[in-house]
Amino acid sequence: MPAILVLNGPNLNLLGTREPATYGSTTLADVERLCVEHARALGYTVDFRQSNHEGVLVDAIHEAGRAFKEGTLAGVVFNAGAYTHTSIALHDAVRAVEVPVIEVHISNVHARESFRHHSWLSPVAAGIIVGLGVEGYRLAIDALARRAKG
Ligand code: CA2
Repeated sequence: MPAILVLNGPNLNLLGTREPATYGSTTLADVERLCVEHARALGYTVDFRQSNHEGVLVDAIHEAGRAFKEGTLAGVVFNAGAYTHTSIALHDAVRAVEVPVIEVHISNVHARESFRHHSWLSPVAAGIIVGLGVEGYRLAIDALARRAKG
């Protein structure tokens, strides 16, 4: 069964434990379950990861590029957290690989502080889902599955 990589950036390990008004009360473990179950119904496995370290995320994107070329990966669902707004390294990594990356944000970053309005990932993403809560992960998996079917 082909896989989908669901990659989460800094502080998303805190999901559901603080700031419920912004991010809801779902934990990252709940998001993983939701992704695994939804992907399974569509015929995919999920490789679910979280890191607080930019280089680890860059490495994961490179790895995803290789797996996509080999035909074992359909794409990446990527919530890069605050690195979205700062990381040219992640922009370059996504640009360098051919794998489709769907950028996801739980909150509506455009309704928040102006420093969250710019994304280094959006110009290189295959699609963007913003402000729909953790449902955005499910929608991103749908988008990758449809894209893979052609
Ligand atoms: O809305 C999103 O999904 C974000 O990517 C979440 C990031 C934020 O920096 C982005 O601007 C938008 C924050 C990660 C989660 O941080 C938490 C902090 C405290 C409690 C729960 C989560």
